[in-house]
Amino acid sequence: MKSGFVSLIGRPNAGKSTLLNRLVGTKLAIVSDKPQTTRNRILGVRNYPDAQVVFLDTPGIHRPLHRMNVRMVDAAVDTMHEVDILGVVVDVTEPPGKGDRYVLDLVKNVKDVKAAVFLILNKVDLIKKNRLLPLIQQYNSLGTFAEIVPVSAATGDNVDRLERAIIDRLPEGEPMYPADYLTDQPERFFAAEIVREKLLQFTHAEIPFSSAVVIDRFEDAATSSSGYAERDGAKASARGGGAPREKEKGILKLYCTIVVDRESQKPIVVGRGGEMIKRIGTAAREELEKFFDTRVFLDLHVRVKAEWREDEHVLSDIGLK
Ligand SMILES: Nc1nc2c(ncn2[C@@H]2O[C@H](COP(=O)(O)OP(=O)(O)OP(=O)(O)O)[C@@H](O)[C@H]2O)c(=O)[nH]1
Ligand SMILES: [Mg+2]
Repeated sequence: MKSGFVSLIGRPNAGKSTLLNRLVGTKLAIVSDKPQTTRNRILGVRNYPDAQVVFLDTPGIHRPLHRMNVRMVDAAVDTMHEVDILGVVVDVTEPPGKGDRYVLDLVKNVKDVKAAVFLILNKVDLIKKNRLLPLIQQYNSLGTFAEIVPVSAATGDNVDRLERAIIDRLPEGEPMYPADYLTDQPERFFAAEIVREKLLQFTHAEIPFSSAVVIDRFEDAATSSSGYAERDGAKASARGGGAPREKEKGILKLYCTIVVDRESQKPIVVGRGGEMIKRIGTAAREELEKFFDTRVFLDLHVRVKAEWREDEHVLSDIGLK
């Protein structure tokens, strides 16, 4: 039996979250075409017949301009010390850029990194095969890799080869988590993230960067919301099966605030006649119902809080203390 930790790191938008979801077989991390989508370290456990692999998705590494972004980058860098394998995810549709070089230098220069470094060339579905070799040569001049694996997180192409290479490298060991354990984030984290994904999907320009979603109340009709109940719930519902949810006929009531940075952003998120917030709410509710496997009542508010990205209270609310 093998077991160990694998962190997925890289510049924003490389496809780390898409790959985490593919590897774990469940949508744990939200995905968008905007950079800096992921703000927290997200853990997902995958069990194989001969191994248990704990994957960590991380925020894209970028030059941080706010306290929030410093915390995001720290969350990614911190994982480098605790894993057996560092999967550096890059986007093959572009040549190695400043952002990729920065990540590779970090991997080289951060002390006490014992992990084997894999270069994961993602989005191969978007390029011709003959463009891979020159790209690999370019990356080989920028770092030393235990493995170089081209994949498509979107289509799943070659992901099985990546999984094999990972398992081959992991140390012998017993599983660290029970067989039905999926993640360590509480249910309300996933609830906020699902709302934020829709916000990112439907808004543009600076809104995605300067907004956050805070859960004010999470009312579960049938179960209490103690930490353990939340974790078990997230596990069972995210698996889309497993233990049946106890609150069959219940309704999950979610009261959320979308926090924006400036007064001028509020009317954009609300939209004309409330059109935008309704659109976000409808799309989010549909996905929340699937995720939690229950009916959901969703109440969304928009609040302006200047400089919230520097504010310890908000950062704590979104898990970036
Ligand atoms: N065609 C294609 N698109 C992909 C692939 N992987 C990811 N994408 C797209 O690339 C964009 C970014 O994907 P994410 O998974 O959010 O990227 P990320 O690295 O987690 O980004 P951050 O969280 O911002 O650091 C999304 O639009 C994805 O749909 C892939 O293999 N092929
Ligand atoms: Mg991400």
